[in-house]
Amino acid sequence: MRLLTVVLPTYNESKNIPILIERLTKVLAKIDYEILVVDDNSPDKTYEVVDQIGSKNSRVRCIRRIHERGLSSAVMTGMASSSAKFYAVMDADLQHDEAILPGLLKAVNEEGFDLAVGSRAAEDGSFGEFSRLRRFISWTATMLAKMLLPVNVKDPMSGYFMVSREIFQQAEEKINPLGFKILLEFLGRVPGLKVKEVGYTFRNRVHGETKLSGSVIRNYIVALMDLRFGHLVSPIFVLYCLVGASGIIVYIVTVAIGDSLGMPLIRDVWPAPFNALPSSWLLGFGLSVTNNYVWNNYITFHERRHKSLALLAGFATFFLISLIGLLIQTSVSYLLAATGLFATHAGSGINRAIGITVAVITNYYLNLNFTWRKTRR
Ligand SMILES: Nc1nc2c(ncn2[C@@H]2O[C@H](COP(=O)(O)OP(=O)(O)O)[C@@H](O)[C@H]2O)c(=O)[nH]1
Ligand SMILES: [Mg+2]
Repeated sequence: MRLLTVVLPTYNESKNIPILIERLTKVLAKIDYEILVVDDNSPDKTYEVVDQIGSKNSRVRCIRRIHERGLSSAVMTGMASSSAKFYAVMDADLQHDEAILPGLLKAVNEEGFDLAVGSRAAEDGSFGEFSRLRRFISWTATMLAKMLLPVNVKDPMSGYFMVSREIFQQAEEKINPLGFKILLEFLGRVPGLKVKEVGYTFRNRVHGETKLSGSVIRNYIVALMDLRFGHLVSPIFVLYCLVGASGIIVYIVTVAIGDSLGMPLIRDVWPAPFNALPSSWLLGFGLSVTNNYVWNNYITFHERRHKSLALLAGFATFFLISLIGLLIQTSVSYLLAATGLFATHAGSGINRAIGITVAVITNYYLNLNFTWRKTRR
């Protein structure tokens, strides 16, 4: 059985990968290793560069994935297709210092640790010339991870680590492959891991560019919520509720401003009994629905978001469903009031709260199945 497989996920790293393979060849010279690149069909044809090297060097192998995309799932694919005793995971962009690989191996192979992390925050480690913004994002993400998960690791956001095949097999079925931070998945899903951190200095990227983006941050938060609360409630539903709460604030503020400006009732325009409604309510409803649509489209249902013209059709559906929700909410509150179960007034706190809860849940499923219906790609 081979001792070590170095899994290198790549997306547009054609310039970096030959340099990294050369460096790894030097550092690992005394070890029985294999280099396994998992490339997601990079437009810059990273896979061709690797195949070229592999044709002369039997330690180098490439998996080219056509129908899948994503960092964590690429790492899982790499691990699953090798039967080495240990797996190393590192970025292919030369930001991770290969010099500590023997130290990581020693930790899991000789010192009895389950997992070894290349750490920027441990002794001898440093974030190098991380920009202020990246430092802030990384700091926030680390704080969130520490708050939500029982991890006692100084650099849980690291993408550089080594783990045994045994631990991988324990984690394999539990891991959410949609995330960007695969180390967190290991730390969060396998309880009681013995972890060692080995410091290194993070280097700047020279070739290619980072894939960190708004959607990566969104996916990170979803993955973290899934790790912590996934067994109780879907993170997507939580985001949906948070967006709904922001809509309530938009509504309240709009109505307050509208009323203070003396916006009139909608007399003459609408038939009774609606003509007694203040027009600020209507404006508040419209703005809060718009607010909710935009946030839900870009954050909650990010993977299924509408673009360009489809945005309008999506909005129309969402608006209609919001009206249905309003109807459900008021009907439930009135029905409850009629039964007199909790209170005899529809506007009382408890009747209202139940009405809202029922409407939120039915609307969530309606939106999931209509506004943001899963389409085949
Ligand atoms: N296979 C695969 N690799 C990816 C994907 N996204 C990023 N990578 C690789 O993962 C590593 C880390 O990505 P990078 O963009 O440098 O993230 P950063 O270090 O946080 O800026 C690099 O080797 C990337 O080429 C992906 O969707 N699929
Ligand atoms: Mg990088």
